[in-house]
Amino acid sequence: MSVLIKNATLVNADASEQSDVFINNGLIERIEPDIHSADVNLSASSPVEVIDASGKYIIPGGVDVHTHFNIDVGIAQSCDDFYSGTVSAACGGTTTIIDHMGFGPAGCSLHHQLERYHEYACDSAVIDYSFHGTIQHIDDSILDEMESMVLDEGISSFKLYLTYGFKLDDTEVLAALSRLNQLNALTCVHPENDGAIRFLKNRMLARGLKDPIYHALSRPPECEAEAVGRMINLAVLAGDAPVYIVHLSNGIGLEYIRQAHQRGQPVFAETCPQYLQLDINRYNETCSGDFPADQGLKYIMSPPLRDSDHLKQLWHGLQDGTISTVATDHCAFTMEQKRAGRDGFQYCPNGMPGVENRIPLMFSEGVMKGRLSINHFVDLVSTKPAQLFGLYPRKGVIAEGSDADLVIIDPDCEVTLSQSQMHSRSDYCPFEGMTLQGYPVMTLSRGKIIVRNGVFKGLAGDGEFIPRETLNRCFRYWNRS
Ligand code: DUC
Ligand code: ZN
Ligand code: ZN
Repeated sequence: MSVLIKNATLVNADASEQSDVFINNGLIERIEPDIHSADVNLSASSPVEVIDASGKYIIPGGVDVHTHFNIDVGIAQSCDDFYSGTVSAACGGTTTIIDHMGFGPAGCSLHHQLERYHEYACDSAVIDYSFHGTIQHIDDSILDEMESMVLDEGISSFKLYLTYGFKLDDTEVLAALSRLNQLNALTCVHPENDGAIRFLKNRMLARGLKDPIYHALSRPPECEAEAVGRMINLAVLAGDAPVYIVHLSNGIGLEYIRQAHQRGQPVFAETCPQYLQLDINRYNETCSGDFPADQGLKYIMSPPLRDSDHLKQLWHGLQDGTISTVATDHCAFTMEQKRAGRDGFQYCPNGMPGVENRIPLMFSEGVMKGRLSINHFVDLVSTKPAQLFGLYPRKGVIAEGSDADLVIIDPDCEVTLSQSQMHSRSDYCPFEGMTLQGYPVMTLSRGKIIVRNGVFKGLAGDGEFIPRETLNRCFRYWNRS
């Protein structure tokens, strides 16, 4: 498919320009003002579709570096697989995802989960994808295996957990950080203090406090912030190993990251739209009938939603560059699955949908409300994630030679979010009823139009696995200012 997009404003992280774009063989072939279709017809590999994008923005396709498709969390299996999850992503303007692989059987190798995930994604994904390695235990064979994951398999980032069943202790964390630093791979961390959560949770349950709000109160900001601070200090001990904090939800941890930056430490932070838009009061949402706390179950995830002061601090963290990326932690369940939490918040599978909402929410709440420049928005949702995770400049930028992963946003399009328009298999939208100004109206994946005015046109299996570069290559593009 060859496409000529005319009259749009092209937006990159560093600048915007008025130009035409010619796409051929899946790549961006020419960026110039005033390209005529007669000029490109000769070089085109197929008939050229001309699109007039006057009054609209073209951004590099969104890169969501935190999804969980097809995940089994022990008490439930998420309802989105690599098909419904990536269709949802595409419809919301995301053209590449990096999925955090779930835990495998105890003692399994890193390659075990990778093989499984290749099987899950290969015939299903409609957009390009990669995976983060998941470290669920540490021994010599895991430390050895990391090298081939990075060099042979193109997996240049790994996640470890400081809570949940497969949490690592400080000795194991140091071993992982040091080894991954040696390999120029990025260590991602789910930071929550396991012991503190256990103490608070047991105390609440012993008092019969089981409603969704107690999920949040058993994991207060200090539990997350302590683990963020610990991770920053351990990273120093591991020789200034680069570390990436996933789903940051609170202002105390943010301050620790800010201090680390002042010392010049390579610490990167991600937040998610839910932590910027939804506050802790959501857990007290009720519905009529016998189950007053029912609706609050929708928002049970870890870390939990915070009070409005933290939301403000996170926006500030985006504005001053302390937070580098916005991802989603998409981990979708149906209401029926979430209702397991009626018997107590501890039975509710953690997570919610969001991959389709990230770009529209950040554009409307960030750019249209004047909190972020449009270039900074592109940096947060596409460029920086691509740079940090070894996808740049193939992804994350509109440049000649880059993949033609592009999204056209119409700033005049007003949309009230509703589950009925979403493509996730979940039966609720956490942002239901929010009215957004501006919405993606077209998504191209390697030059193919896969979403047009909200209608999905792509094919299962068209998404490709993208092997990723290591950090020494990523750092060439990285600059925190
Ligand atoms: N928290 C996670 O860490 N992962 C999936 C969903 C969630 O709530
Ligand atoms: Zn997590
Ligand atoms: Zn997650």
